[in-house]
Amino acid sequence: MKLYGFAMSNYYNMVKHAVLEKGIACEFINTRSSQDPEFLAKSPMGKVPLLETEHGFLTETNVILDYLEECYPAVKLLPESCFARAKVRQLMKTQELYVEAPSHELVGVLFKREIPAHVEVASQLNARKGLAALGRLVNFKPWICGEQLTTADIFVFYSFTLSNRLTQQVYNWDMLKEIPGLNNWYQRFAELEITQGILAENTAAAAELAARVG
Ligand SMILES: N[C@@H](CCC(=O)N[C@@H](CS)C(=O)NCC(=O)O)C(=O)O
Repeated sequence: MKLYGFAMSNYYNMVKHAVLEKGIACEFINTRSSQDPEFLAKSPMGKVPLLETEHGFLTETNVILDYLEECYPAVKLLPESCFARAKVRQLMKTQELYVEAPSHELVGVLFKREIPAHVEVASQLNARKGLAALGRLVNFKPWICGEQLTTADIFVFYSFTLSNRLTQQVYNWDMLKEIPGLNNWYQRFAELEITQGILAENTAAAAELAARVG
């Protein structure tokens, strides 16, 4: 198995974490997203993460996470019951659509691009609404969906590594303080050995980008 992506990519890091958590033999290949026809043949939107399996290529983080769970069930990242699994996916989808997506509108700030005023306003309004929704789903007992560490922990954690960096830079707004227990959970997940390795590479890549952009 080969996983393509780069250390600044929150989505790549989600899949990388799941692969490492499951102990799957996998080669991690530093790759940028691309619109080259050769890359588009493997990743239809030209995005990463891109997973190469013995059967072919897969994209879309939640699809890849489900594939890994079905093919490598020895270490489980989803609960047993169908309903509990659906709750994990509901939480991930809520983060993706209503917290990650509006915050992602600010990504230009990493490249010192001006964020239009209307985007700045709408992004924060929408992210606030999404955070309130997230707050209605989490339980931190001690993980985000209960006693078991699941793909929801992985997804939400790496989503915040980027989105919270963006909102702090643009609004000086720490989203982790918006939901009681969220910051403690974030720190707990950050202490995992696998997370530490991924975060070290992510932080180095962010510093390298900041130095390059000036
Ligand atoms: N919906 C995709 C999002 C992946 C994504 O946006 N990846 C970024 C890197 S973090 C990318 O490849 N961006 C390049 C582009 O949008 O063309 C997923 O779930 O995997």
